[in-house]
Formats: sequence, structure tokens, C-alpha cells
Amino acid sequence: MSYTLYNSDGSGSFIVEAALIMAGAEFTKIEIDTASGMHRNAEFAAINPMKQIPTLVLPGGEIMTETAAIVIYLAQQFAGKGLSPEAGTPEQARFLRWMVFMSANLYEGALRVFYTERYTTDEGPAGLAGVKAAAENSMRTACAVLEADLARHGAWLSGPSMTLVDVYFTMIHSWTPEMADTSAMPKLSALSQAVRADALIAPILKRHGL
Ligand SMILES: N[C@@H](CCC(=O)N[C@@H](CS)C(=O)NCC(=O)O)C(=O)O
Repeated sequence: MSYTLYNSDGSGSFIVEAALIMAGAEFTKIEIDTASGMHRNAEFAAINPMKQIPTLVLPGGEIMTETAAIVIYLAQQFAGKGLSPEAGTPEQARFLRWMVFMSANLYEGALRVFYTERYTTDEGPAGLAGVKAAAENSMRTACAVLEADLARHGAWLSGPSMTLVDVYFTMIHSWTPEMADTSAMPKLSALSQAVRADALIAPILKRHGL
């Protein structure tokens, strides 16, 4: 019984692949080339009507979308593999808080930066530039919240060691590095560097070109 991951290298499917590898789960990947618009074909739209990557089919056939939900689900399925802190602990509360925070503020912010035209009906240069600038500002504000939390708690976002919430941050940081540069956000930059140096995660990042 195996998972099926609809993948596009460099996209949010990176973190789902990282989760499956950390878990030691059996999975196959189906490549969906978003650059050529393959995610908009009828076959994939029938699987994920939002036409987005990542999409994960569970061994029993259930289809999951939404990166944070998938990661949280896998962390529960593979408890004890280091994907997230133990259930019921304060560290798990922080893990859940920041997973959802990043989905709502950073992933969504990055989508506003990359697909700006979808977020306004004012498609003139000023309209688009305004949406993009506002997205970048809100991402910097969200990063400042994370930076302040690291200043209180330590090197990692959800406890004494790296979990997938740190990997999630690093993925989005690699898409939009300007949201947390080294001088303004030294702790987040150090976290990203530490994730990049992790022996398990580094080759997956490389494979995804991140
Ligand atoms: N809310 C979704 C967003 C997923 C998403 O937008 N993925 C991007 C790739 S990183 C995508 O599929 N883009 C193609 C498109 O929207 O046309 C999640 O958290 O998984």
C-alpha cells in the first residue's frame, strides 16, 4: 500500500516528498509539469479541482490537498519519526500554530507574488505592483512574528530539534528570499541554513532546484 504524490519539482510538493521520505513511507510520484500547464488538464482537474500541486492520494484512495493539512496528517500517521513534536505537548501546539500560520500568511503571500494577476481586477502596472508590494510587506510582517518567536524559544520553530515546520519555512524562504534577509531576520536565516545543511533534506532540496 503506497502513497501517490502528484509532483512538480520546486513547488509545494517538495515538503510532502520530504515528509514521506522522513517517514520512510512507500510512495510513487506522478510528474505534473505546471510550467507547460499540465495541471490544468481534465484528468488532473478531476483529481484536484483546484488544479494545484501538491496533491496526495492516500493508500486507501482518499485524496488530500492543502500542503499544511497533508503534512499534519503525515506527521500524525508517522508519529515518532521526527516529523513533528509528540501529540499533546506544548511543542506540538507550536508546530500546529506555525504550520497554519505559514499556509495562511507566507504560502498565500508567495502565491500573491507569483500569480499577482489573480488577486486584482486592476491589471494595469500600478494595480499589479500594488498587490505585489502589499504581499511582500505582509510576508515580512509575518516573518518578523516568527523571528520574535525564535528569539524567545531557540533555534527551531517547534522545539529542541528540526521538524517539518522548519522545512516548510525553508521551502517558502527559497521561493521569496527577500522576505527574510540575513540582516533583518538573522534567526530565520540561520534556521533556513541549518535545514539546508540537513543530510536528509539537502538532497531533496537539490532535486527540486530549491
Ligand atoms: N493552498 C494550496 C496552494 C497550492 C498551490 O498554489 N500550489 C502551486 C504550486 S506551489 C500550484 O499548484 N500552482 C499552479 C497554479 O495555481 O496554476 C496549498 O497550500 O497546498
